[in-house]
Amino acid sequence: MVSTGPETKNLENHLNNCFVRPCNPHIATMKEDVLYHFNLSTSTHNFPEMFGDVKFVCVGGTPSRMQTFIRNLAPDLGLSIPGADYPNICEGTDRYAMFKAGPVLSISHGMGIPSIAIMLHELIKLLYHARCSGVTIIRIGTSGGIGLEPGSVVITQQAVDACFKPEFELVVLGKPVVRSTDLDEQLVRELAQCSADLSQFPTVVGNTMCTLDFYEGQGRLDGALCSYTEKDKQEYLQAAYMAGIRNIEMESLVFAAMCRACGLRAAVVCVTLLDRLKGDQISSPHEVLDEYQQRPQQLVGHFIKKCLSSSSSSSSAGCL
Ligand code: R2B
Ligand code: URA
Repeated sequence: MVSTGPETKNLENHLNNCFVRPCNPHIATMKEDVLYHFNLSTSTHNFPEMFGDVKFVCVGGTPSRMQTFIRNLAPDLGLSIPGADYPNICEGTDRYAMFKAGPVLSISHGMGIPSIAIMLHELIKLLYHARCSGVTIIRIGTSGGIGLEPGSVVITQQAVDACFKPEFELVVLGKPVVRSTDLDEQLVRELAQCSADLSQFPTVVGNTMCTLDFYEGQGRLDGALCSYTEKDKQEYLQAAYMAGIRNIEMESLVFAAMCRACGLRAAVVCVTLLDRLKGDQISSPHEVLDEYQQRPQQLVGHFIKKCLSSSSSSSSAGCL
């Protein structure tokens, strides 16, 4: 069963007053909160001062990609300081890296559901302790496409699991807890419009399948283990295509579920590195892959600039 209750209330809260709230009554009673994997603590850092102005959070797999994102975006927002770089706020730990320019926070999350989930628990608490409101969070990443030209960008309509279900299941205290993975439809439309504004690369809105593994979990034939045929693989990917799935990655399910439960407006924007109907290996030259990886950053960078320049409008910038 998909849980609703306090989580649906949290989304309503967000729409009403736009504050980020963990879906956990214990947090408000804690004297100190140590965000261990960020190397930050409420007793040694002033969260409202450091992060209170955050309105956009971008998350992606690697530290270098997330630093590049901030380095490229800051001058466009008129926020760069000549000669200054963007230090890693999580210095002292190499679990995650975090960079900030004005209202934009950029954080790496590593690979897979467990890694991004740990990061999101601490990020959501950070935004809560900082008393942030009206925050939009976007995952910018890479993926394998289904039936798309490599380099296409997919804006996720719905994150689904490997059985094509729009649900994230986690075993909590020995029992399965199932959460909805619905994403913000208005945000999807705004991002699609941004890609149309840019008109620089093909972009589609489609479902994204999130798996627990890159090889067998995504039906690859080139892993260390494989117990199926090319025909089995093609049938699975064709069935995925018929279910509206246009790309496969490894984080969107828990990202969508946690953000929804805690009142964060969330989206997933991933570039496809290959067409999985045509192969499994990612063998394009590095320059080509590097250029592909910049596409979600360009789209989301444009979105942020647009929101900030029209902060009086009533949609995405309504809570600024
Ligand atoms: C996309 O790329 C990574 C695997 O190579 C994984 O983090 C993902 O979602
Ligand atoms: N990331 C994935 O998870 N799968 C791919 O095929 C490519 C990138």
